[in-house]
Amino acid sequence: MTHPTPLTMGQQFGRRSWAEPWKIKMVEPLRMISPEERAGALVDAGFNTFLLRSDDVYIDLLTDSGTSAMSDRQWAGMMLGDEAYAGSRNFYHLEEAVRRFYGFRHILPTHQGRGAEHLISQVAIKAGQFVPGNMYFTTTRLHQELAGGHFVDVIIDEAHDPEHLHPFKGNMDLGKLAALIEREGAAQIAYVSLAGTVNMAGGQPVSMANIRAIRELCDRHGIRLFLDATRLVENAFFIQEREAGFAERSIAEILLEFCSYADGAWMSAKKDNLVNIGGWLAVNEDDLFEELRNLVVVYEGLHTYGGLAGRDMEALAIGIEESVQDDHVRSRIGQVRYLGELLTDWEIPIVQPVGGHAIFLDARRFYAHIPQDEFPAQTLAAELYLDSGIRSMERGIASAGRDAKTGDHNRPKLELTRLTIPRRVYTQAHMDVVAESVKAVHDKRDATRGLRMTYEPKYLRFFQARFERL
Ligand code: P71
Repeated sequence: MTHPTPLTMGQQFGRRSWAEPWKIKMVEPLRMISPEERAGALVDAGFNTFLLRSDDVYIDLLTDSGTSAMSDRQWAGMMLGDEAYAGSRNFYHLEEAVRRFYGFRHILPTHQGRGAEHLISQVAIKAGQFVPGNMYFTTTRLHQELAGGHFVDVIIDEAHDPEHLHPFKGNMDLGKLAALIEREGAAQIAYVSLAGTVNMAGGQPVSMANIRAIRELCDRHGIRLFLDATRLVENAFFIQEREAGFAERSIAEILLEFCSYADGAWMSAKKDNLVNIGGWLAVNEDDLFEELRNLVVVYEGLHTYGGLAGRDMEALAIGIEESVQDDHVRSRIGQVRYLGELLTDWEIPIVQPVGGHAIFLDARRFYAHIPQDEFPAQTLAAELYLDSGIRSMERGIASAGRDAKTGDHNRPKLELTRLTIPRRVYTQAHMDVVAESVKAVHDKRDATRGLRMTYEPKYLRFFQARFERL
């Protein structure tokens, strides 16, 4: 049987090539500032990479969110914006694209992912209910808690071990989920919240077998299953690569089957879907949709634009179709792996296996001498910036916030610094620069000291917290 989409030239001959299925038509200059200027900029930013000006950043690996390059087709689509307040033509294109590639019946646009998380949490969670999920995500959990829910992590234990080579480290532990349902009763479970390629675990996938089993368990208890579809296309790639029976099926087919087991999904379209802004919420049930469609006008906008311009919705509709092409996903994840292989060869501690959207440096092992309360992952992000102007993101104790009851820090097992690769933006040479900088910072790790937090905001503290060197 032939492969669903043509392989790259290198792959046709059994070589290791993941070359991009596009060439570059427009470029944006990068800016480089001196080491002294970087040192000043870092102090001004309180050692928090979120507070740097992007003009002071050389290679920006803060996030893959909204940072992708759009295609010529998407830019052409931007010129076809129908900026009507109601019933924009572009909304119907978006609706059609989500239905075709994700398979859900009812679609609402939102300004971005957290807009959709807010709506679904407010409508589907009753105060005091539990929301089991495969590892927390910052905004997802916050919206669940603001709606009165209690998030419960039911991901498999292997996900918390950065060295474990489980092929589907994003899987839910059915035993943990069943035990929660048993203990609290099905009526106390708002819904099951399942994310594709789990961000905080290192971009780790969920298997098709796992979602099928979760669906069965939910059916037995009459519980809804909703997906965080943010990086579900990348999840489909891993199923194609690793799960028996899927090697000959296209990413689009796998995506559609995966979604068929869910009752709905929320989406930050700024990732997989290749746009700079946008999100959507999709559900199958009519009654639920009616409530959501009513609430969207309060917080986002009319249900045919939900906070987006017509042109944004057109770019998104086109981006959805481009995002599920096998050659695109293969080269996107190929680039992430290229960086991962360089770092692995140089014995830099990273989360294994390498996930879909980023390399996660294991700051706990990187800075074994810095205690977690002195923010090793935040320290590593600061050191990388000082070395070469590369911007990364802390995903450790600062991101995890505080326990709502005790007020103490949440202390996650994973203390990571994320090098997140935007889609279709940087080249292999940029990846080499990044790898060399990580190595330079690693070489002088023993002389590096940790940080103290000097300002702590109440919500999602990592965004605006400030630090100083100990
Ligand atoms: C990422 C982001 C953006 C972000 C969000 C919070 C802190 C730092 C950076 C956003 C996600 C996501 C998942 C799995 C929902 C959202 C929210 N990720 N689910 O990784 O990864 O979407 O940003 O469009 O509101 O840098 P939104």
